[in-house]
Amino acid sequence: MCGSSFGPGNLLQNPGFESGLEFWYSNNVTLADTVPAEGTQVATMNGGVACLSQDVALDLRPSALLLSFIAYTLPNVEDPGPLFAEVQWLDGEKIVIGSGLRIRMNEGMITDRRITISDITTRSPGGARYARVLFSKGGSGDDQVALDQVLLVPVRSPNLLRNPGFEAGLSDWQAENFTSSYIAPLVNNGNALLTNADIGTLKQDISLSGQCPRSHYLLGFSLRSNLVALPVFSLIWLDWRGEELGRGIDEFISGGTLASQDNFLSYLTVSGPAPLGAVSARVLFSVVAVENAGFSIDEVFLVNMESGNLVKNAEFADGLDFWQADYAKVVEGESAYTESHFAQFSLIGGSLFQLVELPPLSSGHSFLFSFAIRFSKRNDITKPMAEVRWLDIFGRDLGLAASVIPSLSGNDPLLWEVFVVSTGPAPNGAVAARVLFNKEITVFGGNVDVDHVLLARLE
Ligand SMILES: [Ca+2]
Ligand SMILES: [Ca+2]
Ligand SMILES: [Ca+2]
Repeated sequence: MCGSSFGPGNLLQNPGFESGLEFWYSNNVTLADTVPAEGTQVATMNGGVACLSQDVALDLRPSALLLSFIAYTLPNVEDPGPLFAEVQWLDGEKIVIGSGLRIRMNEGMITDRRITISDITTRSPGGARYARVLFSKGGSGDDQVALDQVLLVPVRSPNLLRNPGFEAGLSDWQAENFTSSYIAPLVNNGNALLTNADIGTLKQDISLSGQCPRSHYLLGFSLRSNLVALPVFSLIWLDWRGEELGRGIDEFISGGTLASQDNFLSYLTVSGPAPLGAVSARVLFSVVAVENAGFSIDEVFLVNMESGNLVKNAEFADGLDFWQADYAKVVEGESAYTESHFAQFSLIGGSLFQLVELPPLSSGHSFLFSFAIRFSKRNDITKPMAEVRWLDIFGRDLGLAASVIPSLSGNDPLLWEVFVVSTGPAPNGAVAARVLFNKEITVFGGNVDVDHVLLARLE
């Protein structure tokens, strides 16, 4: 299992609906261009019942898949839903033979604040030849859900956590001051809640037996807080005695970030390699919250990854080190997406890029690309650009690996939006990549902030 295999990138065709509903089967779905999350178009699941699906061919070898998408309502639409997202396994005759993932976003969770949902399927069963991504919506009247930027990509393991969405309360987790809750979860019915306490911890230990030695791990989760809360999230390596060997992930979120978001905010982060002698890993959330704050965690996952984050100084903690900036700067602020710093483009625009070295023998392999971004000018829209390009050993351009052009509406308070995409397979001769962000002038003002840039090899 430790030999890596080639990665196809996103299995879906037309994943951002830029060529309408081509490749998708749909019922009661239309297109909108008023407020796309990315590009020019989004799929709009219209009032009442609606569904949207696409079948993709699978490799013969069983694999787990990462599903990610952006969901939101169009302006002046109240509490649509519920929205179901599902990945079904189909045999060679396209008969459904199992379900790899089924999640439900309840009424009230999908708002005009775009939310990025990511989750992991089980491993596909032996007879599976296709996977079907299926979105279905109930509701009535003129409620509408917009969907954009759908990603379905193979990952190296299923979710290694048990009870990752708190559907069985806090079983399998060790909690201090966290309680189980069935109020306002992001997904399905359960979530973990910290209330009326200033400090809480929530942790789960995972055996690394069966995982390739020195593996990296992708940790994903969603957090919500109504008042100031300071969460720290960690992945701790443990030896056979349960003693700490070091930390693969150790990051914090500033106190004000979640409170101003007014909904769940999702995070994806990749660890460094597990050290020799690590037999288990501990996922740990430690939270300091002000009195009467409600702090929720939902939808946690941990999967094996081929590489760590290839982007250096991805948090901008060391200013512009490793980055080449033209009219872009680093700002220290209470509302960073993670930790204390983020990159900023002012109204005059600018660019920011980093040359990233790929791991050896990366040709044919795909990479996960993710970042958080926001725009500060209310009642205005800007379309910054994020792209990854392949480079050869001489620094020559070998083509586009990934391109994301968000349509960002200015909000008050400022809201982070999270984009998660996959590159296609790296071409022959690709040894590096250029990760670039830029923004054009916005004549009426407004800054674009970027944080937590992630590029990591999937398989
Ligand atoms: Ca789109
Ligand atoms: Ca849940
Ligand atoms: Ca940061």
